[in-house]
Amino acid sequence: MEGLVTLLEANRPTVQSADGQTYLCYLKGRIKRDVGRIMVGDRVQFEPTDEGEARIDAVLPRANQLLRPPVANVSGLLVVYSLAEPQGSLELLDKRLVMAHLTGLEAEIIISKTDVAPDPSALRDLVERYREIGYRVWLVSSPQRWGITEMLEYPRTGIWVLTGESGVGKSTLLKALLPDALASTQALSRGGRGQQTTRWVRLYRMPAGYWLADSPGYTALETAVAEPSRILAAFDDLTGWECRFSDCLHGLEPGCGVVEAVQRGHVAEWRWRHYRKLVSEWVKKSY
Ligand SMILES: Nc1nc2c(ncn2[C@@H]2O[C@H](COP(=O)(O)OP(=O)(O)OP(=O)(O)O)[C@@H](O)[C@H]2O)c(=O)[nH]1
Ligand SMILES: [Mg+2]
Ligand SMILES: [Zn+2]
Repeated sequence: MEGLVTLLEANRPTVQSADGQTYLCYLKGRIKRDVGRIMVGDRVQFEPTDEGEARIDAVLPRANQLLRPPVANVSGLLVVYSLAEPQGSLELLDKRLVMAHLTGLEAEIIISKTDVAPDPSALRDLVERYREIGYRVWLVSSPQRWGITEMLEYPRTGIWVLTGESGVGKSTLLKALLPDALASTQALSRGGRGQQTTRWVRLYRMPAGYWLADSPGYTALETAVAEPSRILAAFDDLTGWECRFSDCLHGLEPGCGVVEAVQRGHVAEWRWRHYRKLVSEWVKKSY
């Protein structure tokens, strides 16, 4: 039979078959040595052995794989950013968007906790900036259920991953979207300050037919140590400006059209700063 790995808890894969049955799986033979290489999102061939248990015989080839969070065969990222409690990092938001681009994935932005956003004009500015670049931006509040119906009705296919820093509200959003799901209790553990912090990536089947992954809040991202031209290509808002030098890296070169666009407010200063930082990380690694 064929199935999808929906959870990998302490190295034990849970596989769901097309008819919705779930099996706690073990690995045998040659594949057993590959246990560290199975990921949530993998399609596998398996054989039921006992009540609710099965043996995985083969992992099918992957279309792609993300390492943070670890998920295979991903269609897109839903990057969750929170303006308050705690305020998120725009640098990490941009890094995640770059990571999506480098992996060849779609990316959308979810601004969470809009019920406690302290500054409506900062919120508006942020939303406008990213929409201008071309990102779809969702505004949600899970306790107020703002934006929930819109998200539920939006059509998607494949595997989408909720990603973002710890505490931005990924699991709470998932519960608001899927109140009947197991409430992800098995995937939660007690964290600091009495909060529940997610430990395992887990896939949930959405009413619209796609899969949505909840994931732990990674902050260390081994993302974008890529060539400057590849990083630049991930910043749509920084491309298309005219510079004096054709190989301009939009730093301190004279006659840089990007720097001018930043000074005139056409490009958000933080976007340019984050681009520069990613380029300098690449420069550091490559010498
Ligand atoms: N006011 C408000 N609080 C929220 C909202 N969403 C989540 N919270 C609260 O924020 C805290 C963290 O939420 P979680 O859903 O656990 O955050 P997470 O992103 O899953 O965190 P990790 O699993 O650690 O990565 C909880 O106390 C939630 O009740 C929201 O939309 N509005
Ligand atoms: Mg969580
Ligand atoms: Zn330039």
